[in-house]
Amino acid sequence: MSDIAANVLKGDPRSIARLITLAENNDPVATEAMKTIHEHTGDAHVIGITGVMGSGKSTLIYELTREYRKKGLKVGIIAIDPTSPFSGGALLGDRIRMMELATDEGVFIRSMGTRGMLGGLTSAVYDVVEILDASGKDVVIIETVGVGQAEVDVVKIADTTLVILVPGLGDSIQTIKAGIMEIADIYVVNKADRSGVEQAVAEIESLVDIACSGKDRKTPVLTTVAKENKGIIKLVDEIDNHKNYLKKTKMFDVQRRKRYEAELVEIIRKRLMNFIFDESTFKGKVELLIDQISKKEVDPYTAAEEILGKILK
Ligand SMILES: Nc1nc2c(ncn2[C@@H]2O[C@H](COP(=O)(O)OP(=O)(O)OP(=O)(O)O)[C@@H](O)[C@H]2O)c(=O)[nH]1
Ligand SMILES: [Mg+2]
Repeated sequence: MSDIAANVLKGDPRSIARLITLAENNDPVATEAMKTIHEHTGDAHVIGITGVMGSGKSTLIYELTREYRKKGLKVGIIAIDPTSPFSGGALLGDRIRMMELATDEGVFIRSMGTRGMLGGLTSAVYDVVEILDASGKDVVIIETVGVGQAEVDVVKIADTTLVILVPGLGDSIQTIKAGIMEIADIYVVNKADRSGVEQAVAEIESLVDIACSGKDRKTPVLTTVAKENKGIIKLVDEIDNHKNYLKKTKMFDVQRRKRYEAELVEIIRKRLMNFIFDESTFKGKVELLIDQISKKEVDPYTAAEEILGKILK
């Protein structure tokens, strides 16, 4: 076993950070380490947190993490394309709180960009989940902003998905109508210190009633004031309840299979794309075919078949 893999398994933060960077850069050293650590994964509860910008996701993650730490659990946090407070743009107070987590040995925080992704999450996110899991984190929390494909993909990775909403007529309904309804395992109406909470909860609950009618589990709708650490213990309980529900109904393994399927597809997609578009042998051929398509000498389907034919041979 490579040193880096062995040190990741021991939970060494510097090795974890280094392996993540290598994985993001598609370094062959990372690939080898990923192969060895896989058998040591599967124990972490992966929690996806999505919701509109500024709804308080990071603040909630901070409070959840503190709660998990009180229980002695180790926590990994992945912030995907964050605007705050893991990166710039955040208010000073928020950043200071996150810094406090960063100095805790039982917490590992990593920010990742979505740039350069062909829609959806990069395979590096799957790697980071595996790495944090293998490093002994009991809980891995992934934060995504609720716009685009990333949070739909996060559902494929997460065992439990939280959708964060805030009071304010229309907001919640819009988010739900945008397709987030199906992905929530738990709804959280954060900023419950603001007016309009009861209405927001009632709106979401009536939608949940319709969506969950006839199902054996009704998606809970919780309220929190993350900034004041209110409602967090109840939220931790509901997250646990969901995990127990998944285990009891064997949905846990189904969900995990979905993650591995998405991961496998992503690795193959990436390898294939690299092979076709980066390998020097194919590069010239691809360029030539694009020229020919432009000149109507060949159509795109025939061109694609020609490239694929070369690979499948
Ligand atoms: N009033 C109120 N403000 C809150 C609450 N929770 C968080 N905030 C504030 O809302 C702002 C945004 O909080 P974040 O935790 O950065 O929200 P986020 O969803 O992570 O934001 P992005 O990552 O930029 O999408 C910060 O100024 C928080 O202090 C709350 O319960 N009530
Ligand atoms: Mg945030």
